[in-house]
Amino acid sequence: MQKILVARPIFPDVIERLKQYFDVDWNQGEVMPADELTRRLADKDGALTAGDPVGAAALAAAPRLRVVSNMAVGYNNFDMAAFNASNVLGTNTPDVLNESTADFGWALMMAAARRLAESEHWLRAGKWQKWAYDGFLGSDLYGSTLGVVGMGRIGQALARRAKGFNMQVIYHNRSRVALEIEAELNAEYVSKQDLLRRADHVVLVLPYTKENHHTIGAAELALMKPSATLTNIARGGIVDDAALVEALRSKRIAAAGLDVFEGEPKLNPDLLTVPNIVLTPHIASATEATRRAMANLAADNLIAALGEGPRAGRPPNPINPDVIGKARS
Ligand code: 8YV
Repeated sequence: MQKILVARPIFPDVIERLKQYFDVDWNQGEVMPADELTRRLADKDGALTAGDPVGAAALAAAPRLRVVSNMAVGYNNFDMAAFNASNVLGTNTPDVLNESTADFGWALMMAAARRLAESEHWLRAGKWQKWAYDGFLGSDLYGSTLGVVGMGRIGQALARRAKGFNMQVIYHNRSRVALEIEAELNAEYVSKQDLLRRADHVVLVLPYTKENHHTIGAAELALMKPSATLTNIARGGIVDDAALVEALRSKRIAAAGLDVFEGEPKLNPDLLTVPNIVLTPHIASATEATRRAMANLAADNLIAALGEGPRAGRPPNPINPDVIGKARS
């Protein structure tokens, strides 16, 4: 039997599925430090990760390893140059999380715009004595301009929901999306600068790459309207969190919603001192149905990539399909 490592606690029934095909080493404890991950990968043929960094050193120490299946659509935890150089396949879990993640983007954006978290903390603290005409004034979503940075599958799902709010949709992306999609979403392609100047609500849905590091920093925040909100459901590091704290403190922008953070699960402690922000612990895809679908898709990818099951040799979501069938190097 081939050997696999499941690097994180996941649904036990998915582990049972994997056990039908593999000898499974399952980490049910804390997140493994890099050296432990490397050590436990050393004798494995495949692995299932969820955001765990896998780079050249781990691959070199695991000569039998042929596939690493990430239970996430984002795979910035994989050093893909090292995967390609070693002929190791990486897989991810796109699509199954689009709608849950788009829903959550709206939840955060609405919470930021209408000061949901801030007012709830105030109420819980026993501070509510009387109605006030100017209590927790926020900004409208209905009829406003939505700016989507990153018009991939999740960005499109998010933009599609804007119709019911009668919003104007503007977007920025590496490249323009197909005209039919623009027409369906009634979305206008604009430069990043124009988007930041014009949008009432900016949502970030782009993948993390070196080039996207601090896509939103002090200079970009300075372009935004003072009444605008910023929501990040993409990756930590896309926003310069220190610059965002400064912009929120000085009311350079009105509010923010963050589900992802630089260096998470540790946060820039200053974020916790700013009232006009909603903070959630990377849960945009976290519905029961979606997390189950992601875990099962990650298992499907692993089973197929290791030549087992009904799709043997044809994993549904290869990131670097060119390495399929090539010998490990
Ligand atoms: C994952 C995510 O739950 O899919 C992604 O890229 O950010 C989340 O849905 C998280 O990355 C853990 O793997």
